[in-house]
Amino acid sequence: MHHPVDSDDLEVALAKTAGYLREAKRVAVLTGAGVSAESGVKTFRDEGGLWEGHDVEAVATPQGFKRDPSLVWKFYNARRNQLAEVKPNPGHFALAELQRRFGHDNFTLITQNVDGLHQKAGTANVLEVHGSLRRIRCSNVACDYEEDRDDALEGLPECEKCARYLRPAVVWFGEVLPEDVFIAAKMAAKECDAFLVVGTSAVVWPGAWLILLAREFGANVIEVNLNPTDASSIVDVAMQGPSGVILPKLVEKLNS
Ligand code: BJW
Repeated sequence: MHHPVDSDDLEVALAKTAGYLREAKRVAVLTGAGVSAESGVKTFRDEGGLWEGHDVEAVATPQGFKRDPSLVWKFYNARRNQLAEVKPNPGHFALAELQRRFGHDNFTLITQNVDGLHQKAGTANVLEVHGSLRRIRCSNVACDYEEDRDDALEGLPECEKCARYLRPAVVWFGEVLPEDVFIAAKMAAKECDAFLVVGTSAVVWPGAWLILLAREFGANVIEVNLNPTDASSIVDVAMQGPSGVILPKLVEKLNS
């Protein structure tokens, strides 16, 4: 059963979380689109989110790209163009602050986001399990061409090595996650003492599976989300509210 969190409950949850973090040597965090919502970046599955008005199959699968690459580029260019305007919010900054507190070796941030806002907020070694909007790569699996590009792209960009279409270096449905990055994410989930899950609906696999993995390997799991999610029933603490408010409060609590 979930009840809307009143401020007393939030105080209790923050104190419990601060306790877990004080006991922890290693911390890992999994973030989703919700952490960037207060920066003005749309989430996927919330009301008014990116999937509303878009056929997921058409814009976020390799088959969709094959069928209509222009449509896919239109969808991604609009989001790439927005990146120049968006800034990290207090939630991103609070996580960067936590990394400074625990040290780079003991704090791993795993993100499903492709917006680069954690890095902009100063978090190092971010594991981008779904790739990045700032990178493009060749759509030909046999070609290894890839480059960082954050300028506006016109028309259908072609690979200079093999002349096939270039595509956003993000992970679509049915595609495997970048292997090295996901191995590092799994290791962080297994080795941490506290696992924070922030702003994700926890419905997309294998990202959501990391929550189960962390739990299985003994971490205390803490969720921060506006709403209850698929993961809420299995976490040790669920805090409901905007991450841009809750995460700074958590850092404040730890410092007090
Ligand atoms: C706030 C807030 C605030 C708002 N503060 N909170 C059946 C069962 C299980 C798995 C599958 C299945 N059928 C298919 C699959 C596999 C599939 C999958 O998981 N599908 C499910 C949807 C059912 N997964 C895959 O295909 C993955 N690959 C794979 O499995 O490979 C192995 C394989 C290969 C081949 C064959 C078979 C297996 C790849 C998944 C790639 C996902 N890619 C996307 C697009 C990335 C590029 C882009 O950005 O366009 O990644 S989809 C989209 O969802 C994006 C996100 O990273 C991802 C997760 O979404 P997220 O971040 O959780 O956002 P939302 O919108 O869902 O939630 C926002 C949350 O924030 C909400 O909870 C709000 O309440 C909250 N919130 N404001 C705090 N201010």
